Amino acid sequence: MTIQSAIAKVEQNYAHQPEFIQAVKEVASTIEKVYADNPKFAEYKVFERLCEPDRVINFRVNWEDDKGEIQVNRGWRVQFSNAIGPYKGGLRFHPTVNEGVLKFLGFEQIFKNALTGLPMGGGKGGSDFDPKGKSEAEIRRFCYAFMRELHKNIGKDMDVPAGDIGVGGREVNYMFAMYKNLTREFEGVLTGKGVGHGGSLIRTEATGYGLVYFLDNMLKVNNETLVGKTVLVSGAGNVAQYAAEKALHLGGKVITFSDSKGTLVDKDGFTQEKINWIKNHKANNQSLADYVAQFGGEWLAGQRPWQFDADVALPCATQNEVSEEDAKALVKHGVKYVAEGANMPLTAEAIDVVREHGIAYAPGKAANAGGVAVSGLEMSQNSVRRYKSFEELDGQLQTIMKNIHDNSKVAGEKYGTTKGVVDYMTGANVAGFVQVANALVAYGYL
Ligand code: NDP
Ligand code: 2IT
Repeated sequence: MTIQSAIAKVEQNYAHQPEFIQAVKEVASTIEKVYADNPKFAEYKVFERLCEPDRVINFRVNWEDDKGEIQVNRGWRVQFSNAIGPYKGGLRFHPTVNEGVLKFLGFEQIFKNALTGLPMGGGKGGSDFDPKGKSEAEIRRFCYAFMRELHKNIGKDMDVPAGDIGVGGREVNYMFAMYKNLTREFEGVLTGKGVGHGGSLIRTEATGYGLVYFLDNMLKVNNETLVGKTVLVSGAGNVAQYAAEKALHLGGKVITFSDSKGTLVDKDGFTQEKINWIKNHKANNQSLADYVAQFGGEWLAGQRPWQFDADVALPCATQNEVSEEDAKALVKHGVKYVAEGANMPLTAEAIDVVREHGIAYAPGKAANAGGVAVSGLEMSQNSVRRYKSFEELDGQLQTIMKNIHDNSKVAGEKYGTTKGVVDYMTGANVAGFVQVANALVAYGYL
């Protein structure tokens, strides 16, 4: 079975899961050479095996809203691969969640987690529950109800979920409470827990900070720094907020945030005070547009943030938020670096555009791996029941991001195709894939 025939099988069986097909093809397009160099990969059908999750658990979540009415949602956990460690990956609560979206996220997570150098397999889960417009009590009841089902299928050495879109510290705490209540075990079964009851310092900041640490390494390759560089950020959630904050710390000037309703531009740059205001405002589910009355700038309803002169773009909202046309706008506006905070924010066509135009492009599975990396550090802190300082964990995060950068660069130099610019996409795919593939060969066919 070749890589091509494995793709054909995925396309045939999962034609209704376009994001999953997109993620599979993106990885497949970069590993042909390393596959050919390692004949055992084909012999053991490694790629075909990795295209099919170990299992997909799918359940009903009943909960009661504030009016006493029963509501019904779907819940899933995709346990994709535990080749190199327990299944690990976030939970997403968003109305667009379906099995195909969670399979694309779980598939990406396998290679991302391998890149961290920590022993974690790949998984993802979530629900089509929409947290928008729900009261605190409704969110709590939903989280309890979700975990009432999910707890049967997870465990600290089996499958360790965390947050993603719509799931932050508050939701993780509610789910952990239900897990603890049902099982009587206080164990590291979820990461992103509150600090002081099992959580790790810097997990909240880790994805955004890690993204900018990765970017800093990309800049260093060209003897550059972030000082004085203009940065476009999309999203206004966890990843976007802390990416903007770290970019500011390193001397960058962030001029945009966005959300599902539009884009906020502040050409003076977002200061720490302004970022703090956004953190508080979004935590209360309020509109980004309110910023203009407070600090000035401009709110562009229904628009995306890729239309301004800048050096760096950090898409941190969701999948396929950067279209081919958006990518052309980035090229036109002088962007030289694109690093993905979100998972698969660039369409396949957008990736082609940025790579063809000599933009240094870091895929999410490398650039946003800081979040799951600190989750891995939370798991080990839970196991030994000792907690590390912010400074120590920040140092470890920086080291991990540098290692991911360097390993992706080296593999990109060996197997990549872009000319005059590091091929991080090929490098990250190859480096993550080879580790998992070697494990699968070692296991035989299980
Ligand atoms: P949050 O829920 O905190 O924030 C999501 C942000 O993205 C919000 O601003 C939201 O806008 C926007 N958004 C979500 N869906 C859409 C959509 N369909 N169209 C336009 N905007 C949208 O999530 P995170 O910040 O945690 O996650 C953002 C991205 O980063 C996701 O791709 C996630 O998978 C990825 N990621 C997250 C990690 C983590 O540790 N949290 C780790 C690695 C990757 P609005 O508020 O209007 O809904
Ligand atoms: O996409 C991701 O890497 C996450 N949402 C974080 C997963 C985790 O287990 O911390």
